[in-house]
Amino acid sequence: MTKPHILVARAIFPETLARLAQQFEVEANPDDAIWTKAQLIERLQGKVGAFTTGSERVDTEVLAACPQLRIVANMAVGYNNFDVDAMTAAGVLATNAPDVLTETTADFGFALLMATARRVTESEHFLRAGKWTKWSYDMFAGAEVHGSTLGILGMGRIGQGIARRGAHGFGMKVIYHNRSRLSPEREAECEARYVDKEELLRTADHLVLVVPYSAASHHAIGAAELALMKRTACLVNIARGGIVDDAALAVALREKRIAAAGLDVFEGEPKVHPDLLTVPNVVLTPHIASATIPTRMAMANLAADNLIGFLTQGKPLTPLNPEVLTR
Ligand code: 8YV
Repeated sequence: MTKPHILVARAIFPETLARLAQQFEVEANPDDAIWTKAQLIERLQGKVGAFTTGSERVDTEVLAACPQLRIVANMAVGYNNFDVDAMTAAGVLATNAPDVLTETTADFGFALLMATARRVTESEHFLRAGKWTKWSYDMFAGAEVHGSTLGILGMGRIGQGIARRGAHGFGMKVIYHNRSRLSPEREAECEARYVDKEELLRTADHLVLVVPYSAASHHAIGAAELALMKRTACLVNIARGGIVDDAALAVALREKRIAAAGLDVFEGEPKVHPDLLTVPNVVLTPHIASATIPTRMAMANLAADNLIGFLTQGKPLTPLNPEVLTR
């Protein structure tokens, strides 16, 4: 019996590739080349499944050109690279990789908040540049984190992880805004209070963005929102590029309309808005919030398990459009 053919669109762990190769004929991408849409379509020919990361867009054009495709498994919890409605219409199952990265990503959200508020990278650059000649009482004085008010925009699993860290670990007052309010039990567990977006912006000493990207969240933080924030506030984005208007943020940082920002994601990444590269009060990291080996391994294995579960038994673990299964 011939094995189903699948495409693994980016380089991944050899162990995960080996697991997939037990079940499927696998075309991999060992050089980790970033394919154009045309190249992706070409390589998808004859494949019933695809393993993707956030960098491959699956839209109507790809779906129309690959009618044999049955499943695309994303090695990411976010899936804004998928047009899920088009996938559903085409009868293609979409899966993501939730839960396995929640705590690791929340850890990083906190790392970025701490680095931003306490000016860790800015002061390190100063030291490396040989500029540290003496101690002074206000050198790199930053913002207080413990006991301050932590605002969270987007209160899914990662947002709740950040809330728990803030409330339980740092004695922070936690406020949040989300499309839907958490249950009273969940709010109690996170010690978080629901507020409207304006109150969130005006009240937070530190604002962490954990909201999924969609047309509705595009530029959710732009010049008008930044103007509502405290001048002493720090903004952290570990969600997706495009949620913050990066050009407006660079202006706000340069003009000290907010104190600082920590960014792990960027509009049009891996390109970074040039103005963000020249302002000192921003901590910049290359989309690494989920990057620990055990977590990345768990994400890769969950994507692989979705392919194996669906293509061998019709049972994916984390489907985004389960209606496809009942057709
Ligand atoms: C991924 C992420 O590493 O899971 C997500 O949504 O943003 C990251 O954890 C990245 O998207 C590559 O797949």
